[in-house]
Amino acid sequence: MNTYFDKDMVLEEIRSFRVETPSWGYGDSGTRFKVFHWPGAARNLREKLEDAAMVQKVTGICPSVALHIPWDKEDDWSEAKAYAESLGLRLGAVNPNLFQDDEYRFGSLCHYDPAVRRAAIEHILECVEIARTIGSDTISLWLADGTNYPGQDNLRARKRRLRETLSEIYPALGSDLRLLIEYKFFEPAFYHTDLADWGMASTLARQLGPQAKVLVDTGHHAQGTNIAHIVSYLIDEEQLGGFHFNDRRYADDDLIVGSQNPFDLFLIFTELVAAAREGVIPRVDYMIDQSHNLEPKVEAMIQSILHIQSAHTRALLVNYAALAQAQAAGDTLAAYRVLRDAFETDVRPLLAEARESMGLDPDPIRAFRASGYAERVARERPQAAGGASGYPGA
Ligand code: PSV
Ligand code: MN
Ligand code: MN
Repeated sequence: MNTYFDKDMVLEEIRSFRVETPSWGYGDSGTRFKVFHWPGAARNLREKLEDAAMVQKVTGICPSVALHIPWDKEDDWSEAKAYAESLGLRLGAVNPNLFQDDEYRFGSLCHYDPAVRRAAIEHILECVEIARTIGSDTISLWLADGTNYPGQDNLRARKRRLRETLSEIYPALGSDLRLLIEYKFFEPAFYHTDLADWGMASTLARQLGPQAKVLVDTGHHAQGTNIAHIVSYLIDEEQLGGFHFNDRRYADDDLIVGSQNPFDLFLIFTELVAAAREGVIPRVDYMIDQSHNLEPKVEAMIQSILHIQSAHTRALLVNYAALAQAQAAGDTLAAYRVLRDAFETDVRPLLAEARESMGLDPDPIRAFRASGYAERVARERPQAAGGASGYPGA
């Protein structure tokens, strides 16, 4: 293991790192072919929170849960908030849903019909209110808007509609809320997507104002895209607001974070840590956006957290001074080896030490399995009549 780093500092950085988990990752979900029911999968917000509390119990770094509205909609938000708090949790980013209703067939904020745009605006404003009520300061926006065929709609008009509608929403954020804008280059639309890439999201965020930032979902890029580069660019432009972590091999697969491309995940973290070491510390919200088709839900979430922690810790071990030296000398391979050294370091002992110092089991998966939680919820949560159905909340 390389030894130049300040171990106490690294341990402290491991302990203070936080990741938000998504409510929708705890319920049954799947592909468009089939949703397989997982015994004990959460059926409502309370159960999702209980699962998230279990993840927090064994990892110690996941105290907040992102919500999806209306999937998680509650009549009494103060009760839901109190329940989360009783479990040691906080309600986090509020994700509006602008894709599941029939009226959104041709889009939401970009729709040609002002009445549909109005409904979408009202829904986001409702989410802003919910965020205020539950003490969250983040609206996380993903739009399914796009078209399937050339000529289907006027692309420039759609662009302007998006800017207009979001400009109407932006003042409702007041001075205390932020809007994270997610992009994705395809799906469900296949000819064009209105917010297809980081440049579009960033342009829009800049036009709206400083409380709008870009959210990078790691599954939303074309094959081969260098996400670490995008991250570094957005940091430098002060436009990076957060992440939705998941992994993919082909499309927006929403697989366990770091399960397919761990080196890419590490490189993303090196950009973040390098900037932090230079004193550039933007607020970046680290969130998971994962849905599990085959996997046990809670264990898959814990596994993702562990992979994120490994990538983050490896990035903390990079010798950035040596990297800068190699770069300044034009020594390509020495620079590459600095990164490679950190990537190949076995960080499990460090992570175990950090966890023990937090009063946790050094092996969260073992702790989870030993807890009997999965077996208990499988007994206590019978599958809802009609079985698993479509996307979470559907
Ligand atoms: C759809 O692509 C998606 O996976 C987006 O990443 C959203 O963040 C998520 O669903 C929840 O709406
Ligand atoms: Mn996402
Ligand atoms: Mn996605």
